[in-house]
Amino acid sequence: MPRTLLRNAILATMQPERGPYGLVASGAVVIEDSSVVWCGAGGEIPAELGRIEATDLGGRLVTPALIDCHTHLVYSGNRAREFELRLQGASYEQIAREGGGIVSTVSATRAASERELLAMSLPRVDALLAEAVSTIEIKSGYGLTIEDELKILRVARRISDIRPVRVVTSYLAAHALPPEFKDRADRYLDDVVLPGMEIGQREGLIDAVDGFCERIAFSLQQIERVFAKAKALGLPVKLHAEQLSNLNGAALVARYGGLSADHLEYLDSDGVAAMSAAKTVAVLLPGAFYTLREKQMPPVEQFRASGVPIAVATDSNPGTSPMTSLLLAMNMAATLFRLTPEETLIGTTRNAARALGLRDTGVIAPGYRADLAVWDVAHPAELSYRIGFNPLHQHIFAGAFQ
Ligand code: DI6
Ligand code: FE
Repeated sequence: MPRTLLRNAILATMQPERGPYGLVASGAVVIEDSSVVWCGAGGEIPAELGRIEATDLGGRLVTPALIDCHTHLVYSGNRAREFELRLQGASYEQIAREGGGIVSTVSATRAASERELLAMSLPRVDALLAEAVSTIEIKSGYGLTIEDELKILRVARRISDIRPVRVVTSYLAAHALPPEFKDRADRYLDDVVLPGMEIGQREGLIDAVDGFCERIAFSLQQIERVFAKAKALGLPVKLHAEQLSNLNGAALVARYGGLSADHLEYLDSDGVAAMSAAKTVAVLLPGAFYTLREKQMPPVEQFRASGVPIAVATDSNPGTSPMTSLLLAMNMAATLFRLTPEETLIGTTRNAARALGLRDTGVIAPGYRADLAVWDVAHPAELSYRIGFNPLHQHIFAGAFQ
């Protein structure tokens, strides 16, 4: 088995039992094949593992490669015009009600072929890869017909064939009501969302099921129908919940033992308690908060007090978060939501893995995948401190230098 020894590095292992960031000051990592087999202080490398040529990392910082656990990055077109309208005073909800917003991206995405969609999505993927993002969650939700939803998921799967990245898919047909089903949301569930889920699952295209629970999208009762179907198919659930108002979506996710509830600006203390009891991950999306100039903060202090794990993601999408930098999301989470730099890094590594139900990544430890980032910085707080600067030195994906 090919073996690699990395030495002379500061390790942010993110192992909770090793203290802040799981730091190891003068550390080394041994990789065999695509996995970490040993990590710790450089002076303690077991003799039988250390007898190979080492790569000297020059005292740089090594972290787990980053994980973007909430994106909508497969879509066509853009919404720069809507951006202009919003700057002239129109609200996101107004634009959505007038047929703009999500629905305009749907028209463009339906019109695109699989090849075109892939070509348009790759630059966004590559922007994330340049920051050593090793795992990306990608949602459907801009097709809103069975065929177009599956097309998006096939493109998402294809991305992991042609780039060094792991893709986790979410089926988000319950994202918006397409115009052809106006005032017939339950009919849309019957004709598209539920049967599409069954086909997508059969074709191996769906890792989890998502929804948008909001006045401008789907009600709690409708989301519950989606979740019941997911449960019957053995698929985990997650939800866009409490982004613009409080409809008790997070508590529904908790009731279904779901992976995560995402956004959560309007979550109340009952919702926090439900998430805490179910160990649902709170995925915070500061890019959408920033773009919509939200004033209502997610209840970060309550998450901390009740032990709700916090993750951070880009929400990369053309409407509310046209962002393709996870480092920037970390900076925004710190500055806008008052997360500590350590919480932002936990949120894009260990807790992001958890939000995706992955147990083999997000931490540097024996048995975990060797998805690592080598940064030209001296301390992990520098990763969320800078704005729009990428200090990546080297990306290691599944044990291979990229
Ligand atoms: N919440 C969001 O912030 C995005 N989707 C969602 O459910 C917005 C999607 C868009 O505006 O295109
Ligand atoms: Fe989203």
